[in-house]
Amino acid sequence: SGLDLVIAGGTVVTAADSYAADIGIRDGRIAQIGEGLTGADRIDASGLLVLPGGIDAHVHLDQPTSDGTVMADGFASGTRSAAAGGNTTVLPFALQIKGQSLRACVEEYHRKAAGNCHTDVSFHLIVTDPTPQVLGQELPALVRDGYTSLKVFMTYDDLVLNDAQLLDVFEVARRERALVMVHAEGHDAIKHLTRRLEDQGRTAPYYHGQAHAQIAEREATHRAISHAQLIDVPIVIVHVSGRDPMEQIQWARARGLKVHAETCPQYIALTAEDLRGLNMDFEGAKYVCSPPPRDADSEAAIWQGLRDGTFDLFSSDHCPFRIEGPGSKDNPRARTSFKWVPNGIPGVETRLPILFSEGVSKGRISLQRFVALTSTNPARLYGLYPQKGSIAIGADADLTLWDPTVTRPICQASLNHGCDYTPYEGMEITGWPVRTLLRGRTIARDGAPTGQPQGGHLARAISETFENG
Ligand code: DUC
Ligand code: ZN
Ligand code: ZN
Ligand code: ZN
Repeated sequence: SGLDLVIAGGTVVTAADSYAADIGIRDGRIAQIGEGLTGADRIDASGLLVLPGGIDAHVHLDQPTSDGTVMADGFASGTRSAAAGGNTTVLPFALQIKGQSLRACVEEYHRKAAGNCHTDVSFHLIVTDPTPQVLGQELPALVRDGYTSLKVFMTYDDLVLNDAQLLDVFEVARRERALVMVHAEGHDAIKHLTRRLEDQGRTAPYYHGQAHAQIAEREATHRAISHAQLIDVPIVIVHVSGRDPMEQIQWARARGLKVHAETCPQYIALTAEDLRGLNMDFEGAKYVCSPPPRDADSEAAIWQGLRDGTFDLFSSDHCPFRIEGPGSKDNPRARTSFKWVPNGIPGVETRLPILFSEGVSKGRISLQRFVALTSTNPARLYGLYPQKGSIAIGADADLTLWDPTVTRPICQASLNHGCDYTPYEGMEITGWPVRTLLRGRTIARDGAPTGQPQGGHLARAISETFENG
C-alpha cells in the first residue's frame, strides 16, 4: 500500500461523527481511512480517540509591550507548549506598532518565528495605525498574500481605534474579504471606572475585574456589530466573557448578521472571585486578563452558547506574563494600581484538556462539538479548511491521540510554557492528549514535546464566511 504510518485501532472523531477506523498516512497527508491498514510504521491507538489536531486561533507570542513587561513565551516555548497540549496549528498575532508599516511588522514576526515553530503557525494582523497607506495598499496586498484576518482593538491607549477608524478598517475588510476580529471593550467607560476605583483607594488586582465591567463589553460589542452592519461585513467578536455581550451577538444573529463569536477557557474555569487572590492581595494578578472572568450566571450562559452555536470558536487567548521577576506582572507600578498589571494569562497547553474535561467528560457538550469548536471551525473561519481541521483523505496528517479516561490535575511543574504559573493549578482534568502528530510526525508525547521544530507558516485562503450569502 505504500503507507508510511498507520494509526491503528482508534476511534476517529470529527465535527460530524465518530467511528472506528485506521488512518493511513503517506508523505505527511492522510492517504487512507479504513480497516486493517498496514504501513511501514504503526501506532496503536486502541482505547484512544483520534482527533484532528487542535487549532488555537488566538495566541500571543513574542509581542512587545509598551510598559517594559515581557511576554513569557516566544515562538519556541509557545509552540512547544501548544504541541504538548494537543495542538498542531496556532494563530498568533503580528502587532503593528504605531508608525510602522504593516509589511515590516509581518516580516519582523516571520523573523521571530523562523526555525522555532513546533506547530504550524499563521499570523493574524493587528492594525493599530490605519493610515491611508495601510488601508489603501498594505492591507490589500497582505490579504492577497494569505494574511486573511486581522484584529482591531476598541480599548488600550496604544491600540485603540476610534469609531471612524473602525469603519475605515471594516470597509477595507469588506472589499478585500478579510475577517476582522474585534476586541470589544469600551475604552472611555473602562478609564472612567478605573479613575473612580483609584480615587476610592481600590487599587488591588481584584478591581481590574470591576473596571473592565461587563456593561462596557456589552456596549462595545453592540457598537462593533452596528458598525459591521453599516458596512455589511462579517466580524468575529473575540474573547466573549459572559451573558451580556452574548445577548448582543444573539440579537445580531437573529437579524441575519454575520457575527461570529469566540470564548476562552478563563470564562468557564475562572471567576471574578479568583482575582481576590488570597486576601485581596497581589496573588490576584495571576488571573488578570481582559475581558476578565465573570460570575456563575455568565459561566452558565457561556456553556449554553458553546452548546447552541452562539460560539463558533473556543481559543485560549494565551497571553503569558510571569508572576515574578523582571518584566513580570509584579512590577512596582502594578503594585500601585491594577491598571498597570499586564492583561493576559497563559493557556495554550491547557485549552483542550479544560474543554474536554469540563465539557465532554462532564456531559455538557458532545465530542463532535468539542472538535468543531477547537479545530474544524477555526480552520473553516480562518481559511485553513480542509487542509487543516479535518480527518479526510488529502488533509494534512495533523492528529491528536486522546485518552478520555486518565484523570490528573493541571500542574505548573508539568507544563511546557515559559510562564512561571498556571491560573488553573490543581484543577482536576479527565481526558488528556497522549500524542500529537504534525503532518504525520510526532511532535509531543505524554505532555512532553519531542524532536526539532518542524512547523511552518501557512498562507491562508479567504474565510468561508465570505463564500455563502
Ligand atoms: N486581548 C487579548 O486578546 N489578549 C490579551 C489581552 C487583551 O486585551
Ligand atoms: Zn483582545
Ligand atoms: Zn488575545
Ligand atoms: Zn502543581
